Amino acid sequence: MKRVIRGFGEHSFLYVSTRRGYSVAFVAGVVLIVVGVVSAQPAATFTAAPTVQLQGFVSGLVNPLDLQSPRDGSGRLFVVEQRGLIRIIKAGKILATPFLNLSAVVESGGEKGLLGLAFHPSYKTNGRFFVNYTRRISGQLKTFIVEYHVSSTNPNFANLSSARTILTVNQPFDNHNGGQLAFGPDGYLYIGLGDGGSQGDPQGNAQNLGRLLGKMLRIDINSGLHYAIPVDNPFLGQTGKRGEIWAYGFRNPWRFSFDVSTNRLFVGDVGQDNWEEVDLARKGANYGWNRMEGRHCYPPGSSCNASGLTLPIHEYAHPLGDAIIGGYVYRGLKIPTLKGQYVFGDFSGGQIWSLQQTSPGAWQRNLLLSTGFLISAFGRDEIGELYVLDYGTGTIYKLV
Ligand SMILES: [Ca+2]
Repeated sequence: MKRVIRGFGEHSFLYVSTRRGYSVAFVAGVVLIVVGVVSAQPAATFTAAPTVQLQGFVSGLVNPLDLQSPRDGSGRLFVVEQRGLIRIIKAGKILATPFLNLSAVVESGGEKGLLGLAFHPSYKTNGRFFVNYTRRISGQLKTFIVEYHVSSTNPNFANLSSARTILTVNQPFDNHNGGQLAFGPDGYLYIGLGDGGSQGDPQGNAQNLGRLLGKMLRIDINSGLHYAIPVDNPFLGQTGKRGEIWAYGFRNPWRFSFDVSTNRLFVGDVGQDNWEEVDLARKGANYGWNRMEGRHCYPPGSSCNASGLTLPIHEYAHPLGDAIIGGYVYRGLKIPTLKGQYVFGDFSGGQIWSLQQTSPGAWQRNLLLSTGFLISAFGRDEIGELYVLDYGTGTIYKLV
């Protein structure tokens, strides 16, 4: 009955005991510990790679999957735990009581669980935030996008009864659920949905504009009963096509982010058996799955028509890694040589790389660190410094 299905977490979130063993001497309570220090790897004849180190930030989390800043000036960071909790990190410590506990409604395990968190751009004044989780109702697994508000009396607690369901999407299989949601510079909420799962996209969801699976959605959560569709969405009003779709042809866009400087949308789309890719997602564009995996026809060895498809800006082959973890363009202050480069990693490979645009259309990949972590996500704080989440040990490190 157990099928071999590839995707983020194929090794599944459960394989933590098999993680390669970098022994990381993290001492709880001591904030400044430099670990896993690996010098930059010279990148052939290209520009030298930035030198990056990791600094222990917090430990003691359970399967962390997302790290977000409310950008409210409080200096707090919020961590999503797969089992359904959002926890607050304040002054280097995890607060004992969760900000929000959805463990009673979330179905967790494998690629399921509480998967993403996004604060409203005006969170500081309106207290609104949004979560993405999987839940099973009457036997049907569904993705839920739900809004909550912070408590009116305590900024470290969410108001559980404020829940407002924005959107639900049926998930035909347990894997490839996407998980990220993020506000764009346009104020709209972007939601990444995987192809629905199994392997090879058997339902053809990613290329079907009548379905939300395998897409990047863009919705307006400030209007409508649940949401409204922005009038400039590419397929709005077209027969048989869903207006919510912003871009399509994704397999499992687990993590994506906007560069705060250029507004470009970087997507790490997890591959099937051979290729992991980074896409720059643009309005109405088709990123190929399941006609192509990366820059290659799918299934392997087949021929395909690539006309009309937008190819990735970068790809790498298995077994260098096997599940890309999208990150962020670095716009912080601590690592000047990394500025403007897109930092990303691989779940099971444990590498942290950067993509550097050397000329229009040309991208150089730099190896920053080989960590041995099970990297589930990157995070960005209010001033733009980056963090990496080790799913296996429940530890978060800061890039310095
Ligand atoms: Ca693609």
